[in-house]
Amino acid sequence: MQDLTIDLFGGPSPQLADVAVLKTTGLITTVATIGRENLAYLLTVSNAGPHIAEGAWLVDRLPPTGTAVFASSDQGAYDATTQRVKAQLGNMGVGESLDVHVAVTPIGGPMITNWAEVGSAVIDPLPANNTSHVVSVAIPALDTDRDGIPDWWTQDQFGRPTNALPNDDEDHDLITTLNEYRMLSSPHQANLPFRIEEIGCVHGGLVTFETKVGRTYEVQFKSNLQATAWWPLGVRGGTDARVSYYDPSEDPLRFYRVIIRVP
Ligand SMILES: [Ca+2]
Ligand SMILES: [Ca+2]
Ligand SMILES: [Ca+2]
Repeated sequence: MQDLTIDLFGGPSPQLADVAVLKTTGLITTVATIGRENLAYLLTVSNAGPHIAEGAWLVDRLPPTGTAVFASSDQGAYDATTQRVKAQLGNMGVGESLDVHVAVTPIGGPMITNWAEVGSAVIDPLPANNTSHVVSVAIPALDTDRDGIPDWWTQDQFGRPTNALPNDDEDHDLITTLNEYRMLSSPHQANLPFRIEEIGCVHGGLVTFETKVGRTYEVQFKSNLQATAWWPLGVRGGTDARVSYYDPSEDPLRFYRVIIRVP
């Protein structure tokens, strides 16, 4: 009788990580007036293990072009062409979670569906919790007297919903009340008109300006001041903070302008 020897070969067991994203479980959770507020989303990304989630990533998908929104995020970057925020979150330990904030400037409406998806470089044993979505409502602003200035701004500034006197210039700063509304500046206190605060030029251009929630800002350029056409560089959503837009071109001569878009 001979001994029978069987060799068993096997690799290491696969690395598993159950990553998940939670936006909300409800349906309609966020409502914003177009031109007045941003929609604010909190995306909580977590890893329930049992192993490290290597190369974790997050994609936040906004409605297709046409519903027209603009997003900004504290993680990763927004690509206006694909209407997505993409973020590389690195390696997430077991039990680790992190929050990503996404602000969306609604331009159209009324329903804005925002999908988030997470994943990592390792196998996910529970893919069902890798997506989460919220349906928000963007309400068009009422303009009862149709003077181009919505009721909410007239109410805020004058204590009545209508009759803002668009061509008036109460504070004598040469900015009409209609343009004060477009810039979201005070009609009662003299303001400097909206302007580019600073242009930097190290390995490209850096265009800096103040922004307001509810407005989007289109940065344009041309290389020859005599040329009639301005070319788009990109769009920024307003955040009530100063933003800088980077132009990677090293053209020796560039002229910039910023157009405020009022939804
Ligand atoms: Ca999962
Ligand atoms: Ca009005
Ligand atoms: Ca004025």
